[in-house]
Amino acid sequence: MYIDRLERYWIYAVAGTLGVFSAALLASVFIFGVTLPSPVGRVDPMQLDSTEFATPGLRSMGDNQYTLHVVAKMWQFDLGQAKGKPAEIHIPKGAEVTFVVTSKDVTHGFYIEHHDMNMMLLPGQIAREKATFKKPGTYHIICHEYCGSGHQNMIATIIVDA
Ligand SMILES: [Cu+2]
Repeated sequence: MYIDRLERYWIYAVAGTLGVFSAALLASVFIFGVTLPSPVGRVDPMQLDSTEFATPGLRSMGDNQYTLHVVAKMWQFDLGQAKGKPAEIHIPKGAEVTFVVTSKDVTHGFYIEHHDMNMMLLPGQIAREKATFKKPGTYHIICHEYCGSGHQNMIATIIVDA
């Protein structure tokens, strides 16, 4: 079979590119351990009252370590705040917070300003991630997955005290 010289070069170039990409993919999985995020647990979104999400809020877990359970629902984050009060928590400077979050209804987002925190919240799945707040200030938790007509108001606040 005759293959033109230029065409042959292109075949080599494409095969070489695929080879490099495949090697990078295999190296990232088997050498660097990169995996897709997976849910850390499952929960029935209709039965949250009988789970660890029955009483959302901040719990002290020891030396400046906290767990914050959050339930996302149209269109607010429930951090355990009293009815009619803003979704807001105070933590001391340097606090390490483990966020344990789920959604009660539709897909929501969980993004924290100025932090490496970006989770997708799917009803029925638990998302868990840690963040340390070294600088005092106000940090917003923002829903960045469009979730309906009140989406733009879906925001909560973490205040790191000095
Ligand atoms: Cu939302």
